[in-house]
Amino acid sequence: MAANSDITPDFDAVVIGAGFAGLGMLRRLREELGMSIQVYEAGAGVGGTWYWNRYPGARCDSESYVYCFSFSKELLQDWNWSGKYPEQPEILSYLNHVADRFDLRRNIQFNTRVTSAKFLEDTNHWQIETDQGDRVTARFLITGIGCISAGNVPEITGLDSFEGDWYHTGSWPHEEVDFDGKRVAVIGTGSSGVQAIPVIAEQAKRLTVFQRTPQYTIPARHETVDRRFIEEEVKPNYDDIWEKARWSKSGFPVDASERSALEVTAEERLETYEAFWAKGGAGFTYGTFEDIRTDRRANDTASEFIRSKIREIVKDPETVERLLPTDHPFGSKRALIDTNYFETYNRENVELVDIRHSPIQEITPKGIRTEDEEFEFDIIVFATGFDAMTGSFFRMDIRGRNDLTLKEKWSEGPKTYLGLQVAGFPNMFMITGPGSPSVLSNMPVAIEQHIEWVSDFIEFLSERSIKTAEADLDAETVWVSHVNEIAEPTMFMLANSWYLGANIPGKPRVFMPYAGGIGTYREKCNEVADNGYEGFIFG
Ligand code: N01
Repeated sequence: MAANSDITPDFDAVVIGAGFAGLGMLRRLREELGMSIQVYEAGAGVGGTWYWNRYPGARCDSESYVYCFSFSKELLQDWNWSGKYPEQPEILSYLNHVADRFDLRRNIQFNTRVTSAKFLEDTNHWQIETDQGDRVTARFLITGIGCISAGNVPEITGLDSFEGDWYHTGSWPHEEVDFDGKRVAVIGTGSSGVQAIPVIAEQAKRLTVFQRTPQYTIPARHETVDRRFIEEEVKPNYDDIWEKARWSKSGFPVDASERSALEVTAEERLETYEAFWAKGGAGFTYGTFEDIRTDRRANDTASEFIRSKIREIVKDPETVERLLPTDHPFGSKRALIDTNYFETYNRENVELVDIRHSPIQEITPKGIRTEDEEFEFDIIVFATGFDAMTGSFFRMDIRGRNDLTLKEKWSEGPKTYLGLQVAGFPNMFMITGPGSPSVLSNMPVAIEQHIEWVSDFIEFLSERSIKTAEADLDAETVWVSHVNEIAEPTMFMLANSWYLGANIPGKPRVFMPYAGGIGTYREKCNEVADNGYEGFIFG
C-alpha cells in the first residue's frame, strides 16, 4: 500500500499489543489490505490479558464456544475447547495456535514496551518509541492494549518492608506459586479474587481474605464442555450463532428476557431466580428479568434473592453479615460468576476480614495490620484490580496535534468519538477504547467489530488517497454526552466501580464504556460509515 505523504514511513501501521485485538488487527491489515505492520508487545509471548493473568483459577466468564475469533470458518471447526468456560492456559494456547496458524509472529516484536507515540504534523506520521530503543514511523497507530491491563497495587505503607512474597493477579509469575503450608492473604474480592480465593484456600495452610466491598456472585456451574452440544448445535450453526451474538446487547448468542420482575407473581419470580441459579452463569443477569438492570425495585428482588442464597450457604452468622452486599445493587459492579466462592468461607482455614470497618493501616515485615488486629503472612496476593480503560494509555506518552498529550486531553475523563478515535489525534485508532461497548460485552465480539470497522475505514482512506482522518471535536462531544446519557438510568451509576474509575484515588468519576449494547453500537458505527464516515475530518 503506498503511503500518501512525500516521505515514506517505516510501516503502514504500528499496532500496540498482541492479544486478541493486536493479533486480529495484524492478520486483517496484512492479509486483506496488504499493509506493512509492526506489532510491539511488552510480553515475551502473545496473549495479552491471558499472557499476564495466570493466577490460580483464572478463566473467562464467556462460554468457550464464543470466546474466540469468528473470522476463520476452518479455525472454528478445528478448535476444540475442553471446558464450558475456557481456562487461562487453554485460551493462551488458542492464541498461540492462532499466531502460528496465520504466521503472525514474524511481524511481532516481543519483550518491547512502547514508551511514546507522537504525531508528527509535518509528515502526518506517527513516531513510535520503545523501551528497547526502537524509533519508527507509521501512517496509522492502532492500540490493542486491553481495557484492563494496567495493574493497581494500592499504595499501602510498608509494602517494601514485607519479608514474604507478594503478587498482583494481573502480573502473575510464570512459575507455579506454592501455597502449600503457607499463611496467605488475598486483598480484593472482584472477579480475580472470587476466582482465586477458592483455589488458594484448598492449598494454603491458612487464608485470610481482606474484603472492602461484599459481592453478588452467581455459581458458574463450570464443567467439561458438552461435546454433543458443540458437535450438533454449535459447529453446524456457527454463522447464525455469530450473527446473533453480533447484534445482541452483550455479544452472546442468547435471548435476553423481556419480562419485568415486577409483573409476575412472587412465586413465579422466585421460580425464575431459582432456575437460573441452578443453571448458573451469566444467564442470571440477562435471562431472568429485563428490568433488573434498570429499575431499582425490580433489581431489589434479584439482589435480595442472592443475599438469601448467601445466608443459606454460609454457616457462620458473623461471616454471613460481612458477606452480604447491601451498599450497591446487583449488576452495578461487574457481574461475577464463581465456583464455590461462598462455600469457601465454611472452611476451617479461611477467615474473612472486613476492611471497610477495620481498614488496613500498614503492611509490616511480617504481615498486615488493620485498625483492630495484626496478622502474619508468608504471601500476600493483591487482587486489587486495574486502572481500567485509561491506565494502559497513560503508561505511554501519547501526543497528538500541537503536542497535546492524551493525558491532558483526558484529564477530566476519556473523550472519544465512538470509542475509536480522539479529536486531535489523527490516524490513531483504539481497539475497544473508552466510549465503546468493550468490557460490557463478550470481548472477542467487540474486538472483531472494531477490527473490521477500522480496516474498512483505512481501506476507504487509502482508496481516496486521504492522508489523515481525525474525529471532529463536535462529533466527539456529542458521542461523550450520548455515552453518559445511556449510562445514567442504569444500575451502573449506583456503585463505586472501576467502570466509573472509582477504584483509583483521584481518577475522574466518569462512566467509561458504552452501555447501549454491542448490536446498537454496531448499527451506529455502520451508519457513520454509510454516511461517508461522518464525524471525521479528512486531511
Ligand atoms: O478487579 P476489581 P479484578 N484496598 O477492580 C478491592 C475482568 N476479569 O481484577 O470493590 C482494599 O473488579 C476492590 O474493592 P472495591 C473483569 O472485567 C474478568 O477482580 O473497590 N481493597 C475489589 O474487591 C473484572 O471486573 C475475569 O471496594 C481494594 C478488588 O480489590 C476486571 O477484570 C476474571 C483496594 C478489585 O476488584 C477486574 O477484576 C478476572 C484497596 N486499596 C478479571 N483497591 C473473568 O472473565 C481495590 N480493592 C472471569
